[in-house]
Amino acid sequence: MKFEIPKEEWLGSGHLACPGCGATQSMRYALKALGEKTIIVLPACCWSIIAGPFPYSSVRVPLYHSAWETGGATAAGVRAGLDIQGDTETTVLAWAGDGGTFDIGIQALSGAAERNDDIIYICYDNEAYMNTGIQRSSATPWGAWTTTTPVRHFKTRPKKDMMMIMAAHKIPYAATASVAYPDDFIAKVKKAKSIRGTRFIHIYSPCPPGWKIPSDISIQLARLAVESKVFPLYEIEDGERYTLNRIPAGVPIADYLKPQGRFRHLSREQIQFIQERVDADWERLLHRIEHCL
Ligand SMILES: Cc1ncc(C[n+]2csc(CCOP(=O)(O)OP(=O)(O)O)c2C)c(N)n1
Ligand code: SF4
Ligand SMILES: [Mg+2]
Repeated sequence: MKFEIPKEEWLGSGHLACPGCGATQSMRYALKALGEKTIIVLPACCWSIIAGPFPYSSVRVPLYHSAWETGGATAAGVRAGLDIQGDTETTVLAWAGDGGTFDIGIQALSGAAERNDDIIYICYDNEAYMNTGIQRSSATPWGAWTTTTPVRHFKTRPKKDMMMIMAAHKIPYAATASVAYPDDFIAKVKKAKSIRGTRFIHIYSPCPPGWKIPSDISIQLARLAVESKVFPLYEIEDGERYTLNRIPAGVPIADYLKPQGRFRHLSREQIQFIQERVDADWERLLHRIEHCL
């Protein structure tokens, strides 16, 4: 079946992102799926800059800047306000980085998810606090350089499994998506729009300056993340029904790490260690998926 990306553009060309920014392409696809009747709630992150300074805005829908830790709670409040006005058509989209989701925003998000507030929460994950100068987050993967995990003390804790945390809330819909697969990405955001309650989408979002990659390979790298099983594409419904959306080609992890300066210091043994972890995570995911068949 041929998939057509919607032609309407809700992101303007005058945004303030770096070239090759995955977060910007992600917003473009998300808004194509959601359309004009969307209100964005934006906790502090790179997108606070990308959106542009008041009175300018790079998005053609209303956008509310919130405190970094409050994405879930603010979105729930905007939803409640719309409900009082009888507006059931407008989608409330909380749009946060990995720091605003995995770390400081997790309490507000967990509260909204536990109440099953009627919001879509999208986390664009660039695996560090990029807006403030590339500090590590709990989404930063094992082995990565950041300014707070320098080469001689690179990160030695694994990335937090945010999808499992959201599944534990038994929300109606959670999914992973990637800028390298726009058809899958847009289909998932549209599906989320058709469901009521808390919907969570975790987006793999390359950041050229933070990952030390050339700006013209960010989409290629996003594809490698999926094909090497680092970032599988899947959905979880009601916290228990898993669907795998793409079978990865099984690209070696070394091919995924090599183009990224943030992993340049790793030895062959450390790369092998990462490969074993990725394989083990993949087996665990497969087990959950097979359990549902
Ligand atoms: C309570 C609080 N502490 C610190 C900050 C400064 N701050 C703004 S954005 C940000 C990092 C955001 O990281 P992330 O959510 O991953 O988004 P990214 O910048 O990577 O897009 C920080 C530390 C803040 N706004 N509020
Ligand atoms: S620092 Fe990274 S996430 Fe932020 S605007 Fe630049 S490319 Fe995008
Ligand atoms: Mg980030």
